[in-house]
Amino acid sequence: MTENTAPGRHDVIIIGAGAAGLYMLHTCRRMGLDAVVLERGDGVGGTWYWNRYPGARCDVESLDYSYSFDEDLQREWRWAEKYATQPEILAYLEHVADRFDLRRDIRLGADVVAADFDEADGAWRVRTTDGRETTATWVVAATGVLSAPKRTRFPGQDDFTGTVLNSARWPAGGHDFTGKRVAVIGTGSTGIQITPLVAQDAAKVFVLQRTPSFSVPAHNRTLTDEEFTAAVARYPERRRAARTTLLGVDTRNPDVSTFDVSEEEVQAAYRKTFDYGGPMKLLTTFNDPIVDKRANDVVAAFLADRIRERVGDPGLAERLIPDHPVGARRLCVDTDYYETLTRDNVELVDLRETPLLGFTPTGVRTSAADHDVDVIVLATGFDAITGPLRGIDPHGRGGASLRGKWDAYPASYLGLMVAGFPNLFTVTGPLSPSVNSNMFVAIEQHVEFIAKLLAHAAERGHTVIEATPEAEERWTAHAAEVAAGTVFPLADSWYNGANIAGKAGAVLPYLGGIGGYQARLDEIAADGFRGFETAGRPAAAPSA
Ligand code: NA7
Repeated sequence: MTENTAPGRHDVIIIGAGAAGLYMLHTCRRMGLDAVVLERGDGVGGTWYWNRYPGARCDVESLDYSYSFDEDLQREWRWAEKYATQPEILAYLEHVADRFDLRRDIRLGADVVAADFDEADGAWRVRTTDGRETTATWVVAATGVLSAPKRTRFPGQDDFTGTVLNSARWPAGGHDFTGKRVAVIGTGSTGIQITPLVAQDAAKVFVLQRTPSFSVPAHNRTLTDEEFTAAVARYPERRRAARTTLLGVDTRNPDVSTFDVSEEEVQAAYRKTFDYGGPMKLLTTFNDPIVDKRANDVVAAFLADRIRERVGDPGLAERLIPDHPVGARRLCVDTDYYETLTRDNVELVDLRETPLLGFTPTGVRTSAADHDVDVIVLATGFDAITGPLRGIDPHGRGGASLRGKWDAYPASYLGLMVAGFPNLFTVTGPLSPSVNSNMFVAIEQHVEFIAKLLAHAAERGHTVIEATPEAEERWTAHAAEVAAGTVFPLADSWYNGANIAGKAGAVLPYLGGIGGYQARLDEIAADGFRGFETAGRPAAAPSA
């Protein structure tokens, strides 16, 4: 407890012990704040704790997908491969928890179910499933962006006598697929990662595809000592550069249009970034596919040809080629996905041709056939970005519900605060770069900005911070305007809430890029944290 804090009350409650929560806790400690982390899992790691399915890997290179805040940490953690596996990322986050002695302020198994702002007291009361109430002046929702699995119930699901596995709630001990018949539902990033691994052991795999994804090969490989040493030597430079780029990784910001060079040069440039592997370089080969549909058609055609090449069978290839713009749905990264679909024990079931009707006691039923299986894998996605907080449904001023507000529209100021919800910060909340960037950079940006904002209030002896409605409105309109100038609205996706029935349609990540967003944060901070109001206790409504 610090000197401004009443007895029995923390300065800060952090919800979630994933990458964001761990860094927030460390930052609070450095500021002398008394913080407690409430984590529903039985271990730290957040997204990387839960998503233990076979093949789970990050699609951002390991040398970028890590914290930059501690020079020794980044020098000592030796990433094994170009793309880190889930166990390696989890081990890294566990190492961070130990190295900075974070665990003593983390309550595991503490599943937050409610959070209410007490206006008279200027404090949040947060309840967990065990009935405990925890109080703090500030709440930081470090609840993740892909942590609320979509609640999918298929007709007949309860009658299925086999095993149903959800990718986001995978059993800690894994699952042995040897000799089993398996149906994988979902062909987003998760299904594309799971299928090749399951197909190696299973007797038969049915891949149930409703919407095909674009996917590029990872070309994953071991990181050599030489590469690692060279990368570590220039880590500070690499990290600085990442904060100025679109996607928060050390790639250059593209300045050439698809239409500035010859068709041969376009193909050669795409071939080069495709052969390098992964999405980041490919998406920044030219500066226009995300903002110009004609330029997007060029990269879409390029990737369609790669699918044809990889699959061989023209009929199968056509069913795998998406008809949405590249990047408007997540561009996936795979290791042998298309090749796996050509195996004798794998069968693509196109649900657009033969819709999925439900489960039977022994498998899945489409309009054309029953497929008997032992295991059904649900890789059906998430209520992304706003889902985790919609689940908790914090109540702010006047008892207003955040879920109610976001059901109308996911408004936010900078993805950091929501007007009417004082002292509640959202790390990588809606309308911030979040999933459209390297999440570690997005997280560090937010945690560091929140820390500055808390220090700014403390300097004034203030204990209430709130985004003004005007600032929120302007930012929300700006984010929508940026999104409207891109191809993102041209496809239904979890980016724009279309995968969840009844969710407000809005492009949830801010598409102005990490660099542009950082410049905004710096400018707003320099301008006295414009758009944020601070006040003393008891909380006064912002004058806005
Ligand atoms: P995604 O990308 O949302 O993919 C979910 C997949 O599941 C997608 O192919 C969906 O098809 C399919 N799905 C969802 N519900 C159904 C039903 N009811 N019937 C048939 N198919 C269904 O989630 P992921 O977990 O793969 O990836 C999320 C992010 O995590 C990823 O982008 C990375 O950033 C990490 P649909 O598209 O709805 O037709």
